[in-house]
Amino acid sequence: MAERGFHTFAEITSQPGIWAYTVAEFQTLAPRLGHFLPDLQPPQAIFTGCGSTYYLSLTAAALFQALNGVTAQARPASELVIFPKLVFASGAPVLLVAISRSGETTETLDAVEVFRRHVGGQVLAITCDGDSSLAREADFNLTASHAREESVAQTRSFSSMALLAEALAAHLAGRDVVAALGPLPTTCQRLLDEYGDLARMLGEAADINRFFFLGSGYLYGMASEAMLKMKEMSLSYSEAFHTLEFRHGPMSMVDEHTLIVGLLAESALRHETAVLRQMHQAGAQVLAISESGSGLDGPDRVHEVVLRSGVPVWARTVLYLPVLHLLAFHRALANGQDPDRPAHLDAVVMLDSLLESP
Ligand code: F1P
Repeated sequence: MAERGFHTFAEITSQPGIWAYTVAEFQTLAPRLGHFLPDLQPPQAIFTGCGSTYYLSLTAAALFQALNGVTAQARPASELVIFPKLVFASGAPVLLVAISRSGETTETLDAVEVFRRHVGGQVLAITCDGDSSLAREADFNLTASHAREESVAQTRSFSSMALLAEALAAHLAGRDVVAALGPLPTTCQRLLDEYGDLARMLGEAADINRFFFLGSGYLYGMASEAMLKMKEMSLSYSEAFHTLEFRHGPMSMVDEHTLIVGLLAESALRHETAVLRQMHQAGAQVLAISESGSGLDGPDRVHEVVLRSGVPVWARTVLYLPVLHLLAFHRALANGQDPDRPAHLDAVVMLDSLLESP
């Protein structure tokens, strides 16, 4: 029998190489995207998925709207299925971007079916399996085929599909995708090397018993995914909030056994570091992840991850994750869990269809 977390550790640490393959895979598909969406005609885009891939949709929609000036929103696939009128407001054309590692999650397939029946428009899939039901059903696929995983919890699959979402938004906006994403594998490797010990130290810290992941803007989806990794792998108390929302109630949970992880955006640094400073004063340990340093370092119980990516803001969202994957991995081992096989979870949620026959 493999040692606990054998697959998960391999999947986390293989991200640099897998990202390089994923960017290359995108390059081969990119020329066909131009025909698929000639002038980015749909004035609206909806991104959907379940669990991790819903959180990925949050970041992907934000990037898509910011780079292309197209209204883009993210909704869990189940909401499209159960409450379609709350999602599809008008008869205007919509691009549906459906994201799923497996391409077999029932709610995501049902959401595509609802979209076909009631809305119409193009469906673009982002997945790790180009032969899956979702890939077959979509009008266009972006596939991170090298990123498939043995483990239940998504790590390299999530970050690779996030790279494809970044690349999609940037390519359609006429940005130089390869110049921006090309350096990421090297930066990812440096982050894993430089901050692996810090992730282990905090993951194993017996005096920490609750984790809060805070992010705003593009990074709220990433904070949510980091929260889910901690929950799934290690069964720890773990929640995510928009950074400034944390003061509006959740901060009452902070004490000296709390780790606050801040995924900081350069454009919001002043406001976000003020929240982290306040939580540190309330007794929490703080882990600040930022492009160039948070300016918080110095006091005891404040830890820093500095990305130093040098790439545009839209290209760097995935870089916040690998150190947080390691944090969840080490906490899982410290909690006696096997990160490869989280309790009560399956890699894919397959149900009877939620839909009535047409
Ligand atoms: C989505 C998902 C995962 C979650 C769990 C069940 O799968 O909800 O995010 O961690 O393993 O499946 P997929 O549609 O991306 O394959």
